[in-house]
Amino acid sequence: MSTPQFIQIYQHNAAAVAQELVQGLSAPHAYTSPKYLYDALGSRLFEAITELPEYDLTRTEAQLMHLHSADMVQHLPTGACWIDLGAGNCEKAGRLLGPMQAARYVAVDISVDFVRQALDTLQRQHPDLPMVGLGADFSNGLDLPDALELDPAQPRVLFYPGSSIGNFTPDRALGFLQSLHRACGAAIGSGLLIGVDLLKDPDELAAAYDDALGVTAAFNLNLLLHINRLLDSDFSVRDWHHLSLFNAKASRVEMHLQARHELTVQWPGGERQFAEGETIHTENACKWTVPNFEALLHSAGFASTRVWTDPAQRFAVLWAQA
Ligand code: AVI
Repeated sequence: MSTPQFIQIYQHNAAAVAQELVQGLSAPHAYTSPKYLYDALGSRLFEAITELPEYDLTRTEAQLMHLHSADMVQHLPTGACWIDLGAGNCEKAGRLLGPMQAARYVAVDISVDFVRQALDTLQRQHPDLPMVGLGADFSNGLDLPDALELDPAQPRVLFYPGSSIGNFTPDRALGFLQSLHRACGAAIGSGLLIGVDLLKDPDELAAAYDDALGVTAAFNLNLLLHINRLLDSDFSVRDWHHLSLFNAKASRVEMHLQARHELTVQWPGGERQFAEGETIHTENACKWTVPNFEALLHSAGFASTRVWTDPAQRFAVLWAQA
């Protein structure tokens, strides 16, 4: 039986994180990177979001992967190295490794600690499949380290489900997809298997990001507690309220935190005043059409695409061959 190997590349740099946060909070329209939504509690709240009746994105994607797995086997390479971006509990890729006859599995997340337990469990289900947990921050592009000792002759399947690509602006999505295209390497048959949430009725989108139970509100507000720990700031959650809106021009849902009244937030060496109603922009979730997303993949260097969607065209899974 193989045992998973673990490689931690990303090192937390407290000063750089604080500087990035201060820069965003001090901007005329304050903003923060969506990656700060995911501390331990934020990650759990996101998992709860995926079970909400209003948020069917994760369920629709899982159904598509399940329904079309036989067709996917026809299009994706067998004997490939699967590289799972943002692997977390490794469940989504775990369901595909057997049917797709993967030859190696690399689970990438910001910290190997997030994938350690999942990989140990997965290894018991696939005793002979070589597995690696890679702790890397790929939010600014994927750069696979030499330590992975990838075989240049082995095809690679980059796996990026969950429509996380929607959390990039189109410009940054293009740069990110270009880095994924480079990471596919030169072996014939390599490509990207990606899940993308599609543009749909604005009222449905608004509800998906502002659910009746208030889980998404808690997910958004929890960011303030995370920032307090990272920056030693004094945000009070009760001073803020969750706001989500559909920006039709940019084809995206935006999440903001809105000040309930005039207030000042302080951190070591600085402060920011907020007027009543002023916001911090915390996330974009871009919604694509299939033709627009295929065009983006082609601009990023991918040659051909195969698309699987549900009858109502709510979500798309695309295989983009490098
Ligand atoms: C992780 N990401 C794809 C989710 C989304 O739908 O943009 C994050 C999320 N934000 C609010 N609800 C879910």
